[in-house]
Amino acid sequence: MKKERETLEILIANGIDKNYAKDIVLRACLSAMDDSEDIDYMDEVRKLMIRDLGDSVSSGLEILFFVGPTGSGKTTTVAKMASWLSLTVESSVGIIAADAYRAAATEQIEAFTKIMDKPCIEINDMSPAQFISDHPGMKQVLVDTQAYTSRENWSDYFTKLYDSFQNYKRKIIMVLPATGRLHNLKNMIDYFKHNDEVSLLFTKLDETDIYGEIYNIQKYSGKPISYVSFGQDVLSDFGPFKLHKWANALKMQ
Ligand SMILES: Nc1nc2c(ncn2[C@@H]2O[C@H](COP(=O)(O)OP(=O)(O)O)[C@@H](O)[C@H]2O)c(=O)[nH]1
Ligand SMILES: [Mg+2]
Repeated sequence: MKKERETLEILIANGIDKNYAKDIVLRACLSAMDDSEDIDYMDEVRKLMIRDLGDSVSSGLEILFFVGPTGSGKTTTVAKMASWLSLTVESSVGIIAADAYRAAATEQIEAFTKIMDKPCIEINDMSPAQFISDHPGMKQVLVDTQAYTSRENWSDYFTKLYDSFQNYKRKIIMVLPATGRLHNLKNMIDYFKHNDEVSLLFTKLDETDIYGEIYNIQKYSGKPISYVSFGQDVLSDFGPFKLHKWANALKMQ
């Protein structure tokens, strides 16, 4: 205990936030326990810190947060995106299930990640930094989040989640049903107004043939449209937004 306390004090004296310092010391203790040989404790702490920063600086790792209203298709889209990224850009992808509110969401993701053989954690089980250092080489980590219901209900939850990845490049993908109405989505779109890393992803294009609301939502939010989803099949029915296809689908007469 003495050693841990001293290390904690050294880290804090170096200006490291108390909570980060505790996390580092905890992880150093765990790896010391794993190692049968007598390891240099301070050396282990240093290695962990280099690994944390090295990952965030050089790997180009992106953390993608999938946010949206209830039932918009967040969980399904995380699975689709993971499969699409693996197949098209041969990217190594990890998944974090952060929708602890709906138990089934985690099971849904876990079932998929088993088939796809992707690393996956539930956010409460492990720190994000630990997950990332345990799976070197990941290019994207996709985070399935709890549904946005109202600013009051959601803000604390999301801020905490978002901040726990502050060492990494973060992007937010707003998952919105093409069948949804701008009027009902305004509250949520306003919440992200000042974040420049937001893009829009429309789901359920197969459930409507009226695509004008996509225009309204884009104009109101000012955010780019990144991807679309057009069916329930996880291995297909997903891809980048194609402007011409959308324009051709509009009924002009
Ligand atoms: N038709 C259609 N259904 C979809 C699409 N994306 C998701 N869904 C369905 O919408 C429902 C809610 O999806 P889910 O991913 O659980 O939504 P979440 O609550 O936002 O995580 C499920 O029945 C999905 O199969 C899509 O592009 N087209
Ligand atoms: Mg879900």
